[in-house]
Amino acid sequence: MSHGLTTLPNTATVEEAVEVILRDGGVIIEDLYDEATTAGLMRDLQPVLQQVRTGDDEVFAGKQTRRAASLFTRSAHMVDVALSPLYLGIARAILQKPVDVFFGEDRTPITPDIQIGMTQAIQIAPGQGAQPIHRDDTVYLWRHPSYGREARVQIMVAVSDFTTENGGTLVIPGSHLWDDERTPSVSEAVSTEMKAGSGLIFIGSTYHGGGNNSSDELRTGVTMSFDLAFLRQEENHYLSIPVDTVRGFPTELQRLLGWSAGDNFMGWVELEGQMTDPQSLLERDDYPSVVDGLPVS
Ligand SMILES: O=C(O)CCC(=O)C(=O)O
Ligand SMILES: [Fe+2]
Repeated sequence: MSHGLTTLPNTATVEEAVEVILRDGGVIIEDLYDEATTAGLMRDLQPVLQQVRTGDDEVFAGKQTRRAASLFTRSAHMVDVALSPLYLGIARAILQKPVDVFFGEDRTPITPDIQIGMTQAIQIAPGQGAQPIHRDDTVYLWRHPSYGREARVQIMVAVSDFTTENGGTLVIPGSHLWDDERTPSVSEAVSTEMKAGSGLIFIGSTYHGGGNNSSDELRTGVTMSFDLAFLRQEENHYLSIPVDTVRGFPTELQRLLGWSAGDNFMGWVELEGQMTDPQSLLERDDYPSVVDGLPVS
């Protein structure tokens, strides 16, 4: 495909953005986040990135790249990143496709939930070569063509400006439609060029990778994903986010972090013989002792 990625203004509707994503595999939304959010992310995450070691392997993690995860414990601004009406709306529109099932003779549509699969700040330093082009839905061993059934809607938020020179994410437009036999070539990729505060939103089927940083500046991005909630989370939020931190989040975010059992009963906790929605546990003063205290004999 010859064209690059389409950039839409932050006034675009969910429908307009979804149309571009389903055509190209991704879209850039200009000024998706305000200055306070990106400056806040940088302020909160830069000290963390300075402390973590660079990647252990040159192939994927990058020896000139620093990564830090568990971002909901590290920056309060992540709440705004995740609850952006446009990003969340796009993810819901693409992922939440109802399926029809039988309960007895009743045929009922069930809509799958979505959840946050992973979070990561990625800082690419000068000298880092391009990452191998890949699909992020590889974590789920998703197969292609996906017949419109996507597992993931990812965002890469530009915390610093992204340029071709500083390693702006490489994306192969149209590659979400390729089968699993076709080899991706970096020569088919285009660089994501966007100002700090803009976001690249792309689906799990789209071939992409971190770019080569030939500049003399750091490229800093924050990425996270909304994924089908019946898949295992890529990052283990239950272990990496303390329950008390989760309790302080808006209900919608608690659910998106996996503290939820949707219409297909995924993730319930037994309480007094009932399959209980875990989100309701967060509101109880006696949690977690209520779960510790389950009768065992
Ligand atoms: O840093 C980037 O631009 C992309 C990184 C990426 O795709 C990954 O680590 O899976
Ligand atoms: Fe990736």
